[in-house]
Amino acid sequence: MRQMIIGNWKMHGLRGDGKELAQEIAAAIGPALTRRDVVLAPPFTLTHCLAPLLHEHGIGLGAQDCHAEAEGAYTGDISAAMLADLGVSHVILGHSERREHHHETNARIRRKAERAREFGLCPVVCVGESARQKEDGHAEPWLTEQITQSLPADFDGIVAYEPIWAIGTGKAATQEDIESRMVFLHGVLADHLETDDKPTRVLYGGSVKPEDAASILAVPGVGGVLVGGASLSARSFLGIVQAGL
Ligand code: G2H
Repeated sequence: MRQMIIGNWKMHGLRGDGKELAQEIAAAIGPALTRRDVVLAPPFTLTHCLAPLLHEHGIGLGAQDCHAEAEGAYTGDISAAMLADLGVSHVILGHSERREHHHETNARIRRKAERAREFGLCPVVCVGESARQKEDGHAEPWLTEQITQSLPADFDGIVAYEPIWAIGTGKAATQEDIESRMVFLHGVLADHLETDDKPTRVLYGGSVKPEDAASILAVPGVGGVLVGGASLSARSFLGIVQAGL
């Protein structure tokens, strides 16, 4: 299975610097795209202006959220149809920052994943345990609950395993931690999903940097990485995209 590298810009970038960053990445990414899939997920405000450039270079255009309903009186929200209309291919759902700051529940994330598919977008659903849950030995039941409740049984998309304790801390999970979680998550997915003829791509996310990307991407079961901070510099993002190739 081809690995995927997604750059999640979070709430960073105005039109000038966002375009410059995307141009720098697009100009140098060519050869890596024969081996890996790459998606950039800028903030909504940059979607329209980056779409032509990313499409021209074979880079996927991602979004960081969508609404659970197809349309309606939801002031300030963005629907999956609106994203599809702008040429978006992937949408990150249930990131821990949205689960925390926007009180997103598994049930709501599941509805968002269904809307995304309805409008032809590939959902990238994030799951992950907190430091406390890890220490208390509660990570596995928590992850099982997140997977079984956030993903419809006919889910056709991507899962991102992002341990909360590794997000933005500069300290990624160890290869051993990632490997054991991948075995566990693939097992839960195989039990839960009806679509078990096609294995689900599971990404790792949490402080991925160019220097540890090759070792993370070499872990069995890792279908790619979801990159936050390091995707805001062309040099470090390209270092991750090309790691180990
Ligand atoms: C996890 C990740 C991208 P960072 O949130 O989704 O961010 O690489 O900054 O930890």
